This record gives sequence, C-alpha cells and structure tokens, in this order.
Amino acid sequence: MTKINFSNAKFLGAYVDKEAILHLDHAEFILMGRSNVGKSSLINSLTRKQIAKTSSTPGKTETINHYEIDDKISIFDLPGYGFAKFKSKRLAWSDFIDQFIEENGSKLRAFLLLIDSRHDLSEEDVVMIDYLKKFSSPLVVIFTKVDKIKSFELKKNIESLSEQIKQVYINHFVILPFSTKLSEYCKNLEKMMGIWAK
Ligand SMILES: Nc1nc2c(ncn2[C@@H]2O[C@H](COP(=O)(O)OP(=O)(O)OP(=O)(O)O)[C@@H](O)[C@H]2O)c(=O)[nH]1
Ligand SMILES: [Mg+2]
Repeated sequence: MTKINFSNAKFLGAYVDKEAILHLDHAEFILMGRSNVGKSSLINSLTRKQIAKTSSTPGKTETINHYEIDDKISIFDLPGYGFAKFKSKRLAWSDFIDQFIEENGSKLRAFLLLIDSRHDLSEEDVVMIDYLKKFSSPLVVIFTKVDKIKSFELKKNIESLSEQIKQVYINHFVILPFSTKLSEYCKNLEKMMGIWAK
C-alpha cells in the first residue's frame, strides 16, 4: 500500500476534447454518476480543500476535470449525466471512456460510479453500468450522502442496490458507503486508493 498525502493535491486542467487529455505516470480513477450525486464534493473531501466547484444546482461540472494527488494519483471528474452536458457537443460519454481505455487502460485502476444512497438506480445509471461491463477495470460503486439516511436504511439500501446492479452487471463490484460529513467513510476510500496506487 502506497502512503498518499491526500492534501497535496492540485487541479491540472479542464478538458472539453478527449484528444487533449493529459496522462501522467499515475494510478488513474474516473469519477462518474448523475449530476448532483456528489462527485466534485468527494474530491474536496479527499483533498481537504475546496479544489472542485460544487453546487446544489445540478450540472455544475461541464468539463472533464483532472486532479492530481501527491504526484501518484490522477482523478478525472466527469460532468454528471442527467442535467449537465459536456461543453464540447462532440464528446459523448462512451467516446471518452472508449478512448481513455484504449490509450491508457493499464493505468486505470477503477471506475468510481457514484449513486445517491437515498435513490434507486436511474435509467442512466443502468445504461452506464451495462456499458462498463465490456471493460476489465474494477467497478467501485460509491453510495453517497449516507449522512442523510439512518443506519438501518443504509443497510437495506445497500442490499437493494447490490441486487439491482447484479441484474445488469456480471463482473465483480464493491459498494462503498460515503459521506462528505463523516470522515470514517473518507478514510475507507483513501485506503482503497492507497492499495490501488501501487
Ligand atoms: N449532506 C450531504 N450533501 C452532499 C454530500 N455530497 C455532496 N453533497 C451536496 O450535493 C450537492 C451536489 O454536489 P456536487 O459535488 O456538486 O455534485 P456533482 O456530482 O459534482 O454534480 P455535477 O457537477 O452537476 O455533475 C452539493 O450541494 C453538495 O454540498 C454528502 O455526502 N452529504
Ligand atoms: Mg461536479
């Protein structure tokens, strides 16, 4: 497990064009999920700073935003589906991911798919999960905003989510509860990223 200083983080750039994506010698993670699910907030929790712009209005992130952590990890924060549109109309989700994997699959450690712990999978989530089946990279489903539900609901919702994912996804996946307000969940994510970093 690599020791990572998560507060040593910087924003490297915003892309509207998949050709422009900068790849470094890092362990890479792609953050995906509906608008407003908490992708950019997760970056801020991990890095302990307001490095990513967040908003209670869906559609805040419109570009692929590249963050670097401790010169070891790259996180690509994607515009959420549902509300946000990629700034570049030419760039579709599948285009981005296809090219990303083609050029850089060996560095991609995991897809981090965020789902709001209060809701069932949306149709778009199902489409995304189905699409991800064709890749061998691990899928980590991050169940966000768990501070907003009771612990018995969390347990019930994790079981239900797991069943819903199994209907579409045949590969192995893990579900990781997360909240920006409860630091123990952030620690679990950090540990997992540390294991994957090298
Ligand atoms: N209570 C609570 N609120 C959260 C949590 N994570 C995010 N939020 C709130 O949810 C809203 C949306 O968060 P963002 O991080 O901007 O969501 P996003 O997924 O980046 O959204 P897009 O950029 O539109 O794709 C903000 O008001 C956050 O403060 C959480 O763990 N707990
Ligand atoms: Mg965002």
